Amino acid sequence: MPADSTIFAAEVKVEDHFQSLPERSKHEDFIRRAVDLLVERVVFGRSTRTSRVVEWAAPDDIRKCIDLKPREGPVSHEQLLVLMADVARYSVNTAHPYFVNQLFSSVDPYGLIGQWLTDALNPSVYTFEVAPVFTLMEEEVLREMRSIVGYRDGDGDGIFCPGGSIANGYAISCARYFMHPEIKTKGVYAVPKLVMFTSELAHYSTRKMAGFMGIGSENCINVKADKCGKMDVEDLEQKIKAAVEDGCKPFMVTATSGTTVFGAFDPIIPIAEVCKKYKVWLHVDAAWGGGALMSKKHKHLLRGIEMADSVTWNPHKLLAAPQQCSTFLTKHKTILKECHSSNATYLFQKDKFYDTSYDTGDKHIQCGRRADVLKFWFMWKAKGHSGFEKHIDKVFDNAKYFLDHIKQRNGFRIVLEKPECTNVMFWYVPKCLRGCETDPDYNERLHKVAPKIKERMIKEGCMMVTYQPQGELVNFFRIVFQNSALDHKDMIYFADEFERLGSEIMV
Ligand code: ABU
Repeated sequence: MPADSTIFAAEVKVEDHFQSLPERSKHEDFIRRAVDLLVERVVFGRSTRTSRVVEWAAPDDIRKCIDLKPREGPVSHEQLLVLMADVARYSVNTAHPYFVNQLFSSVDPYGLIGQWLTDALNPSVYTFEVAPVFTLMEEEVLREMRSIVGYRDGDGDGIFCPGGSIANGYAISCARYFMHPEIKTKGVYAVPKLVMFTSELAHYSTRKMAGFMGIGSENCINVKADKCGKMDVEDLEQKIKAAVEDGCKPFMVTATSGTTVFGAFDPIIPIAEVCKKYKVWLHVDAAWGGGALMSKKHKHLLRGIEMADSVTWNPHKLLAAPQQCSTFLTKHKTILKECHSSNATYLFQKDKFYDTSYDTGDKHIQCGRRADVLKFWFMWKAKGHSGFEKHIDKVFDNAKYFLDHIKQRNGFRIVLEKPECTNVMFWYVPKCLRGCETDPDYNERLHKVAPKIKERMIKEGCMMVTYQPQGELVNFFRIVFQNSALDHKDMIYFADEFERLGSEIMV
């Protein structure tokens, strides 16, 4: 029998089996109704510009509106559909064009279907026998990403991680092992006092992971950032020298391509030179800014990234893949396996009938693992590299348009004149504070404005934009663009809304 007929016969058998299940029609009816609800009410119904970004409810109100407690007995399918609708209703609509609060947003139709296909297949990517297609898909996608980073022929290794923080943790783990392989078996007791360096404006994960991994958060030394938010390379070198004089062993620098608040890109080339001089591992956290590598116009922001020993790059951020889609890439081909493998004989049997080098799960610290690659691969297939490039160029253009627009409007004060990424930072100054810039309590009063505007915007559900203080700077807004469905009219909408919500505020 030809191979095709064999496959067909097997499919018929499976189909017969399902037809005979008494539960089939009940479950099929439920799944079809649930999917209809998802498509109509969640994916499309809530993402129009006239719908709300969020239907604000306090914790007690949510508890009253949704029966959150797991119960002894089952509820009906009708009730389950009501529960689905309620969960959606009180959840933030991150697919909404006016959700510009975080470093992720929007819903990509191909990414969503890729995500649903992943969930329907329910794989765990540790061995080829359990996840054959995903194992190969990860290999291809990660190689392509390494090639875009600039590693020669895409060589090296990489993994999908549960978020950028964990990817940054993998960097610490690999860097430490690279310098002191004995760390794997003997632990921190066997090595000198290790110190690492990152910018004071870096994502908190590097410091947090230093604590988590027994290095100690105090041994993650802050390097000063300049007035544009970029790492000060002279300060880096001085701090490395001082650490050596103190008897510590510098082993790693984490530079950032796209800082969380300012979207700044650290100067990789001079940082790489310092790393080479002191023989320390260079990691680039490009979780946010990595997407710019897809654009001929914007990839210069990450110039020199190919000099890094490792890179974090999250497609769920600038490239708008669904959560979560985060990668750790390294030019060192074998380090992930050497550093993390544990060779469990019940999973990674070496005497299997196929080439067990495809059993890649032991490179990870996770065992069970979702196939986060599929949604990204599916998007890439649907759009091509050129589609991602257009997307990136559009979101950068929107950010520039918004910045130029608010520079000309009353009430907006810019925090950073020339932001590099799609983050735009500003204070909205209500009428009561205009002209009071020299008053001694001006900053104290300005600090109170953003929380008041935020409360109004959330309660109305008209948009979601985050705010924060940063060092000496009192609360300011940070709006971020990574949804290429937005256009210049939307930029004006945001500015109008700040004016409507904030101009009459009294502080
Ligand atoms: N990596 C998470 C960043 C959170 C934010 O949007 O500020």
